Amino acid sequence: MSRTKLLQIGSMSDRMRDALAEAFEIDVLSEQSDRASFLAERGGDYPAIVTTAGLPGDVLDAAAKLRVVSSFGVGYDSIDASACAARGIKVSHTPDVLNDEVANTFVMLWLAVSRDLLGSERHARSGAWASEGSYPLTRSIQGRRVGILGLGRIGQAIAERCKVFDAEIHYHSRSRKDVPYTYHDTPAALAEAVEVLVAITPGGAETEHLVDAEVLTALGPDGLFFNLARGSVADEAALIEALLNGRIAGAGLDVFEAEPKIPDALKEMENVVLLPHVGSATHETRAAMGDLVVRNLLQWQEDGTVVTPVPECRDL
Ligand code: 8YV
Repeated sequence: MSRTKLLQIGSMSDRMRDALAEAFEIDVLSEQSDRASFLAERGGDYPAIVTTAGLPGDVLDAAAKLRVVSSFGVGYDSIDASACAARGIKVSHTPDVLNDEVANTFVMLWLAVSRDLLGSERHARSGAWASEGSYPLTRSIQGRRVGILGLGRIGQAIAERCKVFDAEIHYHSRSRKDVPYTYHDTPAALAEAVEVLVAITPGGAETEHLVDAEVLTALGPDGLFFNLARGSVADEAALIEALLNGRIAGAGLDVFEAEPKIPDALKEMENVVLLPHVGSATHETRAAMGDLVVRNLLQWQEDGTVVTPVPECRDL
């Protein structure tokens, strides 16, 4: 069988590359010395794209023969899935396989912020324990009111974990779900009702700045905010302002508006724990995500369908 031409955008693990090499002839976009001429001359040759870094507009514009885009990650806000669907291009992503990992990352951040993991670790390591005495008391995560903004697959996995800590669970989502948690009509009403607010919505225009100054003020001076969704979901300037002025107590952030840049103001704060977008970043989960990217492409090659299409492409 002749191999299908596949254009790779972003980086790919050896495991993914090895699994695709038999069925696909892979060219890597970032290895082309002149991107514009490459796309003009050869961009139209590829029926398939594999991407760990979205689908740039210039690639889509040049991709006359494109039929399938297999994307690494559950979020696909850097792909114009509606434009792809309109052209009959199937887009797949990697839902479910990362739910547990991202939910675990939330627990890690919540404990780190509430129990001041980094400050107390420094206290132990620096010798301050011996010279200055015990570390100040911190706040328990037990029995809190937790608000989940976006009760999708990962949001539900977060809720399951919160139960272990006897949390009272509240949520806001595009639609009310059949779950034993308290629904609120707006993000501000949710924030008002809870002590811990977690953003875990999809990214993109619909959720841009869902967490704004009003929501943060409603969360209140004892409130903690966590973002494991996309940087765009929170108004970062409003978040910095709320943290600086004590309108919320602290935050745990895995995502930022201009990744990989993090505002200096956040880096200087003691009541904030920052992560470099590592919600799903374990060997095990990234391997499972990669395997699903591969399965989508192999199945497409076999019968023209993909295993996990994004919602916009489910009817193609
Ligand atoms: C990855 C993510 O960091 O799945 C997502 O949407 O944000 C993360 O799991 C990202 O996909 C890396 O490309």
